[in-house]
Amino acid sequence: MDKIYRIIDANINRVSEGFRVLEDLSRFYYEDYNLTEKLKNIRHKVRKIISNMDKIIDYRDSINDLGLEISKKSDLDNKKNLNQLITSNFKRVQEGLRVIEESLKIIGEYEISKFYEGFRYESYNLEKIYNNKLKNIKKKKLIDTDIYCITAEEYSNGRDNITVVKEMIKADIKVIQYREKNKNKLQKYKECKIIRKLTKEAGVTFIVNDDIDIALAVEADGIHIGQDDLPIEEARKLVGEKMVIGLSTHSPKQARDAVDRGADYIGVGPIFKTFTKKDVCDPVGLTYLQYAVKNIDIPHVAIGGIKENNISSVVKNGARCIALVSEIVGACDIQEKIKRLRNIIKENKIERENINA
Ligand code: TZP
Ligand code: MG
Repeated sequence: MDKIYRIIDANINRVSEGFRVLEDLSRFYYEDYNLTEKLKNIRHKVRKIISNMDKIIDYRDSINDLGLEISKKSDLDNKKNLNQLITSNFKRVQEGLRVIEESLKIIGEYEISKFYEGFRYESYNLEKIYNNKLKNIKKKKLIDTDIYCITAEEYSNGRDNITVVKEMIKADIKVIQYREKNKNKLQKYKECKIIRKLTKEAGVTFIVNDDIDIALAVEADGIHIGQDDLPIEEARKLVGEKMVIGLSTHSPKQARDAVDRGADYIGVGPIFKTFTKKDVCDPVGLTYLQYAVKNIDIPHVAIGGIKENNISSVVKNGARCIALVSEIVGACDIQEKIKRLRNIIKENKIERENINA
């Protein structure tokens, strides 16, 4: 029976070390206060509950542990990325907790074993929280860009959407939204299918406006919906956690609501008067943009009436990502237009950062 104590000792160490790896990644890499606190608490509890069973350490014999020799010969523990590192440490923790739980039962410590069963369940939940965090980081990266492009064939100077998208990709645009109000479902689906292929090959994020079914059918990266579309919660049920959901907002209240209900980013606008969107509300101006920049924790995309001649004010007021529809799709030379817009954004970002420094 004494050797059971050796098993418990080894697994307390295994579990605490696993939690420590997860905790330090959360603390120093992801800088997540809540998650770090939760991991720290459980790590302490795992050690503390057993600490009055002082017999345990007497049975430690690491030098003669045959596991060390087996581990030296194997590269199963070689983790190639953070995802693998996190998954394997959760597995290590869960397996270790199960071993402790079963071992405690064998030596007649049934009540204490129940605590370890509880920790194991807690760790399943923490793994889910951690995974959601990783998914959110991935999703944030998908829309982390300077110019967000949107299609609109009727303003595209006689070009079709596919031609325009190709130009956008050549200009090194990283996010493209398909928005088309004058075509039927089948026409839109066919165009989205082609655009999905083009964007995938180019590593460009592809978002579909309005049509969740088309987004799912072509495996887009995200959908963009408005205030009068399906509620976010329902849209989320349809598209799952992996897909980005963007929501158009026009006021601070709508922005806060979007965050609470799980939007991944918000459209902020219309900043200026626009004729591109038919059922649009009055311009919200730069004040709402300033509010969103300061108070909203998810990415924003400034939109509405933004042109080469007013984009500098949008950047100066804090916009990180800017959507221009007619100004880009209607340009004679789309690539040149994007180049000029990028230069203005860059210059004004530098100015903004100098002022804020
Ligand atoms: N949502 C708010 S304003 C707008 C949309 C889709 C249209 C913006 O188009 P433009 O041509 O950049 O003013
Ligand atoms: Mg809509």
